[in-house]
Amino acid sequence: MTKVVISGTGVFTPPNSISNTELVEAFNSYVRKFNADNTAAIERGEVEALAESSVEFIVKASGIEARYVMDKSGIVDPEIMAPRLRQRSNDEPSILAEMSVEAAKKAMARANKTPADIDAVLVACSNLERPYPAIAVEVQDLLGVEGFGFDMNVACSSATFGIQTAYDMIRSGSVKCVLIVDPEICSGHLNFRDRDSHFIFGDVCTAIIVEREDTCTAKGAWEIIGTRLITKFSNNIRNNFGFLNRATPEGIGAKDKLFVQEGRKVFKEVVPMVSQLILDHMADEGLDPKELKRMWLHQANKSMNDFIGRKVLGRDPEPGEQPNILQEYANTSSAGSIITFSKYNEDLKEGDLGLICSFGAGYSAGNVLVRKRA
Ligand code: CO8
Repeated sequence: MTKVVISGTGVFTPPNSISNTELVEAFNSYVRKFNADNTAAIERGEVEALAESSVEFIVKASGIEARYVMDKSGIVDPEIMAPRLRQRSNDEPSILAEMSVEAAKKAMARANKTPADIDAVLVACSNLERPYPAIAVEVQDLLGVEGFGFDMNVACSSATFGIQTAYDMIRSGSVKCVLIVDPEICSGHLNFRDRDSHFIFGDVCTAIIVEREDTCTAKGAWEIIGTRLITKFSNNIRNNFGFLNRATPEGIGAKDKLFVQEGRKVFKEVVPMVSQLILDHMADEGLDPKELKRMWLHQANKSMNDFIGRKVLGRDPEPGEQPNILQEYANTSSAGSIITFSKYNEDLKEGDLGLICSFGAGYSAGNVLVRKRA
């Protein structure tokens, strides 16, 4: 069977960062104004007073300290509390395509690839800017790639599901080299007025080159040993935004048209699901978890990753065995495990075994077991 490698990754990081302090300040200004404007109704018991957010809670509950965003001014303005992005004409690149090209160029440089080497472009992410034409086809056009492209969405697991898709296409012989990009503007579908979740997400774009081993010229590429995907339906992470919203206009603008979750239930249900997925997958590949030199886990919550690490390794992970980036980037949905992989893989040695693992809405989870080449 054809061997397949990840030969390059790239990260486009937006220029604006928002600290927890800035975000909480905006949120609390909004809360104080809301409560002041509704004092009488609150006193009559007709309206519930809003509670303030806290920096200490955010760090303790999630490990998040800051997040990058495509627009900061709208998010931190208590009158707006949403990103404000310029309307682009159809003759300009769309914003998701623009971020994708930035990340793709870095991954292609890392993999020694030009657009002529790429046969397919997958845009794999949580939220697409439009239904059609596919963003992937636009990225393909902007880069000058021949072949084909398509979009796919499996929420937080989009990147790992994209890697399995590329791996399978390459092994079947239909393509030799695939570019996967994960443009995530999570701020566009986050309710910054919701105390439970306003701190969770950030924006970023990652890119991955997956190709046949015999075409790979990059040093330190990672051979894909095996992949495993799982999905299990749950309403605990949900977003009801969609093309049928205009058919039920009474629901337009309601809270469920943005990200909503039962965070505690997600935590409790996803940790065992993912730990078991990793252990079963490794057992089926004849690999012992003790052999893992590093896990690049989904970046949603630090304690969640600590639990998974302990379950898989049977002990507390050593520093560096499962690095986190969520303190700087927050949860960037499908891009999180790829940012971590991109930033923390070059120090490992030939023959070292690692695991990229994502999990999230669906529920969905995806494993990619990789071994370092020379
Ligand atoms: N400030 C102060 N206090 C707060 C705040 C706040 N901002 N928010 C809640 N509290 C209070 C609550 O009111 C509660 O108080 P009390 O105990 O008095 O009732 C207390 O803090 C505890 O609240 P929670 O139980 O909600 O807090 P948790 O400890 O569970 O932490 C987390 C909340 C951080 C959300 C945590 O549950 C978590 O991270 N869970 C896992 C979530 C997860 O992994 N989700 C995956 C989502 S990502 C995904 O699938 C991609 C979707 C597509 C992308 C969408 C982009 C927008």
